[in-house]
Parts: sequence; structure tokens; C-alpha cells
Amino acid sequence: MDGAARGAARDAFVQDAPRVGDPWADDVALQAALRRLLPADVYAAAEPALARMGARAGSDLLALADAADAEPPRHVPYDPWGRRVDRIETSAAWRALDRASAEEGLVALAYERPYGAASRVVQMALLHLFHPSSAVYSCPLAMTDGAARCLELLAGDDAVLRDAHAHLTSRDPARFWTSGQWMTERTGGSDVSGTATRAIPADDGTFRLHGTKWFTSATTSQMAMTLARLPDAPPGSAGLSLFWVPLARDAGGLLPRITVHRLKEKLGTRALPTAELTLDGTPARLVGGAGHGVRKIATLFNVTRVWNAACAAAGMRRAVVLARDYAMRRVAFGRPLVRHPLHVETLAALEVEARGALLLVLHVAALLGREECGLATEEERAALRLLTPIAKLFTGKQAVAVASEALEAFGGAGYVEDTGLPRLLRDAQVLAIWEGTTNVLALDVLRAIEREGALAPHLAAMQARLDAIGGARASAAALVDDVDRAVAALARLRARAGTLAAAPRADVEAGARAFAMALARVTVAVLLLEHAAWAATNPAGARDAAAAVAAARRWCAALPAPATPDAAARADALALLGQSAS
Ligand code: MFK
Repeated sequence: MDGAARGAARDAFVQDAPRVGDPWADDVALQAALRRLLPADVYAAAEPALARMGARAGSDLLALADAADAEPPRHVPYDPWGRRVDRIETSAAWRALDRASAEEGLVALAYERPYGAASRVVQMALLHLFHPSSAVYSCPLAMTDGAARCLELLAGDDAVLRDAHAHLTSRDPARFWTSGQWMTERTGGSDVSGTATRAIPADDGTFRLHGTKWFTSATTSQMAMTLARLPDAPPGSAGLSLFWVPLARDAGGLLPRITVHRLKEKLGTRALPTAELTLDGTPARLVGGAGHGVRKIATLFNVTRVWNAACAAAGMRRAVVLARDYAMRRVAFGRPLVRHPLHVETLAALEVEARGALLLVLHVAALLGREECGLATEEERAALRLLTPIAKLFTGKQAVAVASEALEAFGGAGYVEDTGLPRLLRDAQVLAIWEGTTNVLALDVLRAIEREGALAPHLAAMQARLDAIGGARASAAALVDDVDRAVAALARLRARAGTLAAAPRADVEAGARAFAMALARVTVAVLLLEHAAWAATNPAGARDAAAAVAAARRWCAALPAPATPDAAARADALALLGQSAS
């Protein structure tokens, strides 16, 4: 290359990278939602922690997350002399994220309850900022929170379990523990009724577990919650019991009678160790008495499902922030992307999804907080039971779609590893799988409706909210047609729900996902409308008003009717799979 060519290469155009900014200071939608949902004194008290987390999420945590993702964990089965050690080595950055999450009280806050029932809302807002800058350290924290809630309810007077709870909810990094949740065996992560791990009573009242666990995430945690079958327990899930497993290594550095076979090589969540392991006499304590282990561990996975939804909303926000920032910096066809109407339309659609997800998550968090503080009415408890799987399944799918579209907004750069952008998609995909797939959760929605009558109170609450918005038509004049659309969608859903009891079981199950999605969409419509009506009329929401109204209008315009598969439609579905109905 001659000198002139070298100079030209040096002067060649270089694209500015997209920037994260300050996820709290820049997030007008989150700030407005919290101003509406939190009492003013709670907002004022919580703001410094949110501002600190926002500043960290845009700086040191982000750097740690990048470093942790670049240095995945390593399983070292043997020491150099052939002695079994089963070490799982994680990066310094991953361990620093553990310390940061303790310091910031991401789990502790939910148990200190400084803001009463609103503590869960503040916690989920903190998570909204933390998760996308955590290399999915949010996964161990989710399980830690779920285990803490389980032990809070079920530890009774067992001093060891109460001490474990104190560790899980500590803000002191030296005392803080995380917890694994080991539910999945080779026979399945969805159907855990076939769990084969056996629990043998020991002389001291504890137990020894024998079995193989197939998916154990956060394997470097200090404890785990798991399921096992006591001698002579009946088959099926009612015969399972819930156990607490301490994971301190012995003097020789070994886990307590546990063999780690290997770490999973996963599509995403690469900084997170996820192992296959065998328990061969591992000491454990029974939690909450014998039997009904699935019902007991449901307390744990209902909390992690709320975390899953919160992480989905947070990931969407990060994807939208990066794509929007890039649209200001990237020039194509003579103008910045943000001056291209079709690109603006695409990003606006993503913004609407992110806003809807955030409001759904904060709504569920508010219900969870009320339940945990003993303040929830029977209707609110039912709504929480119904909306937990709804929020998880709906936002999990949204997260994947939003991440995929956001990557496309960067063109080829979105497909190149060292931009960090592909991680958005890889780490979103787990959200539709982990803690129950979309179909398992859709069937859980049916369970909540059929066994716990959870639908009618929720629909009534949504109708009451729409009535309140509609009643204040003067203050929400721009939304009148949209409120009417939501009322109509709610009525369609109610009519469809009325047919469930008499419909053939197979039709009801085949339609469960469509029904759950429609329920989610109408719930989000109500929440977006409520927020828009408030922002349009309240000075505290003024900065968010235009976007809030636009989001509600777009969402309502797209409200679908739920599909109603019948026997003919199911026969078609089987034919598409090359199967016959018989
Ligand atoms: C982020 C890092 C990720 C790393 C990669 C991870 C990849 C994925 C790895 C995994 O495998 S994660 C684990 C995923 N697995 C799950 O989340 C479990 C999914 N399966 C379900 O949720 C099933 O619906 C369930 C296992 C609960 C079905 O269990 P059963 O026993 O066959 O159903 P059944 O008999 O209806 O329920 C038993 C009891 O639990 C009942 O109570 P009773 O004993 O009083 O009758 C139910 O009411 C209760 N129950 C079930 N689901 C509940 C619930 N209670 C409250 N809430 C729920 N959601």
C-alpha cells in the first residue's frame, strides 16, 4: 500500500458505537411509572438507590458483565495428580457481580420491606436497571429470592434453615449466599413428577440424597433447593418432598458427596455455570415436612417467574436503548436512521413492547408485595396467581422478538460477536425456556383458572380499571376509542372464558396459549391506558405523557381476539405434523 492509500485507510469512516448511557436517568418511562405507582415519600426514599444502580449499570457493572461473559466458567474435574476435585472456576468479574448484588440489596430489599408492600416494586425497578448489565447474574439472584421466600414460609423453627434465610437476604457480601434450584432431572424439566432422586433418613434427623440432577444453574452457590422421594412415598409429584442442600466444600475442596459431570454449553447465559451432577449420599434437610414437594417448590418458582418477566422487560429496554441511540448516530442514504420513517416505525413498535412489559411486571410486583405483606384481598391473590405465569410467558416471547428486531436495526453489526449485540438475543432466548416453557405456563394459566377460580376476579378488576379511565373521559379524551377497544377485547375474552368449562379438554388445552396471550394483551392494554390517562393529566407524568398516550393507542389498535381451536382445527394441526387424529 503506498502512502496515499495508507492515509486514505486511516481517514476512512468509522461508525460510532451505540451507548448505554445512564439506564435510570435516561429512562423516562420507568421514572413516570414509579411516580404513579409509589407513594411520593417512597419514591423520594428509593430514588438514591435507583440513581446509584443506574449509574453503575452504565459503567462498572457493564464492564464486569462484558468481562464475565468473555470468560465463561470452567469445570476442573481432577487436580494435576489425578485427585477428584470438581472445581468450578468462575471469572473474577462474575464474583464481583455477586458482591455488587449483595451491596445493592437486590434480594435483601424484598425481605427488609422498608417500603412495605411497595418494596417489591422498588426491587423490580432496581432489577430493571441491573439485569442487562449483569451477564445474567440475575439468574442466581432469582433463585436466591425464590429460596428465601420458600424458607421464610417453611423454615419453621429449624435454626439451620433460618440461618440460611439470613444469609440469602444479607447485604454483606461476605455473608451473602446465593441458592440453586435443582428441579430438572433427565426425565424432564417440565414434568418433574418422575423425579428419581431418593432421600434416605439419617440417624440425626437429616437425610442423604441419591440421584442425578440434569440442569443445576448457579452451581457455585452456597446452597440449593431440590426435590427427592422419601422411602415408601407414592409415585407422582405428591410423593416428592422439598429439601435444602448445603454446598460448603470439605477440607479436601470437594462438594458434599456430589460429582459434577460437566458444565452445559449453552446458547447464552455463558457466564453462568450450569452443571449436570450426581448426588451420592449428599446431606440435606427436609423443608416444610414430607410430601407435596411440587406445591412447596411452586413458591420458589413463582418468584423466579416474576424475576424472569422482569429480566425480559429489562432486556427489551436495553435493546431499545441501544437501537435508538444507534439510530441517532448512524447515517444511511444521506440522513440519520432516525430520520427514516420506516426505521422510526420499527423502533416505535419495540418501544411499545418494552413499555407494556414494564407495566405488566410492575403490576405483578405490586400484587406480590401486597400478598407478602398480608395486605392482598382474595381477588388480588387470585390475580397474582393468574398473572405470574401470564407475565412470564408473555414477556418471554416478547423479549426474543424484540431482541431479534433490535439486532436487525444494526444491520450486519447486530450479527457480529464483538459488538456485544448478539448477546441480547442469546440471553433473551432462555427467558422463554427457563422456569417453564410457554406451553407449560399456558397450561398453568388453565390450572389457575380451573382450580383456583382466578380468572373472574382478574377480569372484574380490569373492567373496573377501564370504567375508571372511561369515567374520567375529560382527562383522557385522546384515549376514548382505545378504551372502547379494550372494553370490547375484554368482553370477547370473557365470552371465550365462558365456553371453557363445556369445551372438550383437548380443545381447551390446544387453545391455552392463544387464550393466555390474549389475556396478557388485554391486561397490558388496561395498564398502558391507565398509565397514559395518568401521565396526560398529572404534572408528575408530563415528560412521559406523549409517549405514554402513543403507546396505549398503538397497543389497543392491535388487540386481537383469542383463537378458538376446535376438533377440526386440531386435526389440521396433527395433519401438519404428519400425524392422524386417531
Ligand atoms: C437463566 C439461566 C438459565 C439456564 C438454562 C436453564 C434452562 C432450563 C433449565 C430448567 O429445566 S429450569 C426448570 C424449569 N422447570 C419448571 O419451571 C417446572 C415447569 N413445570 C411446571 O411448572 C409444571 O406445571 C409442574 C411441574 C408444576 C407440574 O407439576 P404436577 O405435579 O405434575 O402438577 P399438579 O399435580 O397440577 O401440581 C402439583 C401441586 O402443585 C398442586 O397443588 P396441590 O398439591 O395442592 O394439588 C398444584 O396446584 C401446585 N402447583 C403447580 N403449579 C403451581 C402450583 N401452585 C402454585 N403455583 C403454581 N404455578
